[in-house]
Amino acid sequence: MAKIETVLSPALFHLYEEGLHEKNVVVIDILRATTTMCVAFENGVSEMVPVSTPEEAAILHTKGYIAAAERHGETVSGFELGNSPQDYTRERVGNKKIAITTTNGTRALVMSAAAKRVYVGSFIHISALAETLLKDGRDVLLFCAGWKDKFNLEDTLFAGALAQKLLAGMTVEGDSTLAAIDLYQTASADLAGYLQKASHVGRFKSLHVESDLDICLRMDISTKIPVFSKGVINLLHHESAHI
Ligand code: 3SL
Repeated sequence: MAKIETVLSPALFHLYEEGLHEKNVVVIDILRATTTMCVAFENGVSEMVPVSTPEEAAILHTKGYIAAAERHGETVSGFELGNSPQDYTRERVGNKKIAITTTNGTRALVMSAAAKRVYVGSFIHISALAETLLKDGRDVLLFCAGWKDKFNLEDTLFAGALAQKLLAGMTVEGDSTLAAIDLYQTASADLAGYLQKASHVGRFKSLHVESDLDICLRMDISTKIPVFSKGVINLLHHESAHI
């Protein structure tokens, strides 16, 4: 039976790298990078390129990409888009290509590149994602992007929610997944209420972007599955119909 493991912070990622090329990785940055990417694909973006620095995004801008850059929760000055899912509307991103850099999420994607397949995780497509991973049947690594190498609640909650669904056909390997499931079960009746104590929700409050929280916690409003492969995020059926 395939196994589910959970990396609670990028600082721990090296402990899980053995056999990575045979595993599926789900990169999780619920607030907000991976949710925003899923919203962008739901709204018709044609491709997204996650890059490490604003400078790289700016270079891709000269090649026809919309450049998006976030640091410390704020849009980097001079960039057309930041990292709020509310900005990735069909009008702004439909049929466009976007180069994006964020504090933690794009870094975790780039770190995962050696995996068999890298999925972009979010509550907005959690059931479709779980179904795809179960059908694929390979071991899964749930990779929480955290905040600057530190643990965070929201990514761990999502790892627990997804792991709980994957238990339909997989087994848990390691205590981090068990802890994530327990956390999700504690919080599931009121995720937004539970997350009021999360450090990143505190940052949202000081940046006046609290309304992003509800969007990032919406469940199953999309069935589109973005995957990161060869430097580009695309929808799964674009990359390969074979899983
Ligand atoms: O860390 C990241 O990649 C971002 O998602 C952080 S923020 O939500 O844009 O502040």
